[in-house]
Amino acid sequence: MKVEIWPSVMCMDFRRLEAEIQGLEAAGADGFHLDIMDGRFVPNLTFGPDVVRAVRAATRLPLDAHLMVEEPERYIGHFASAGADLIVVHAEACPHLHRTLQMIRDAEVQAGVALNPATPPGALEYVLAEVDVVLVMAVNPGFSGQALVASAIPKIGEVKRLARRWKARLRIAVDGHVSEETAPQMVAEGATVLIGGRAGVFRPDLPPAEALARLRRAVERHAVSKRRAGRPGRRV
Ligand code: S6P
Ligand code: MG
Repeated sequence: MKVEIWPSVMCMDFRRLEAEIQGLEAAGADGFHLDIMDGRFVPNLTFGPDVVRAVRAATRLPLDAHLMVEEPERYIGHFASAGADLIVVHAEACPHLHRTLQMIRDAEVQAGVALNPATPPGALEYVLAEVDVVLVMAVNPGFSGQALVASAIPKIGEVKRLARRWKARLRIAVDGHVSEETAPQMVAEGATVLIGGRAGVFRPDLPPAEALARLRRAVERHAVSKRRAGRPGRRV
């Protein structure tokens, strides 16, 4: 399955949001990730449905609303009507996770569930049939530019094996510190959607379009070497 890269809108220059979005779309972005924070579930505040609506007007690529909020079920309709194609809620914020995921699908939007670094994949065991995307957090949510939580990488593989056991057809996305170094490991474990932030796309040393291309090459290089390793040696 093709590995997709979805740049994170919160890392963009808001003075030139439309140009940033269109530049990254031209550079090959597969979608955009919008971090919604309420200052309660996470110690930071970002933006709401109006910014999703503005991004919706600037691109036809899929939009992912990552709700890092308390009581996310209250906002599903707002983000669905603002144009989100995927709404991701945190398992830790949903006492009625099964019902909340059904509410997202009832809004005719793909349903995603995010796991904080401390949350085991087992928390998903009885909702896998309601999920289109599992978002594995590789940083503690709330800010961009954070250090990797290394245990998140093998956790991707655990989610993949759990989904396989339940014959669940879902995609695994990883969010946080996705870089040229970490992305190949994350993909090797089963991630097929990478959220591009300060570690991988909005880097201090490269324009975002170039950084996106380098991130893609890092993943593709790894895929080629894996294919070569799996191919029986040429008989000499
Ligand atoms: C973090 C948020 C993420 C960030 C992402 C940025 O709470 O959910 O989507 O935007 O972490 O990536 P990086 O490379 O800055 O960690
Ligand atoms: Mg996010």
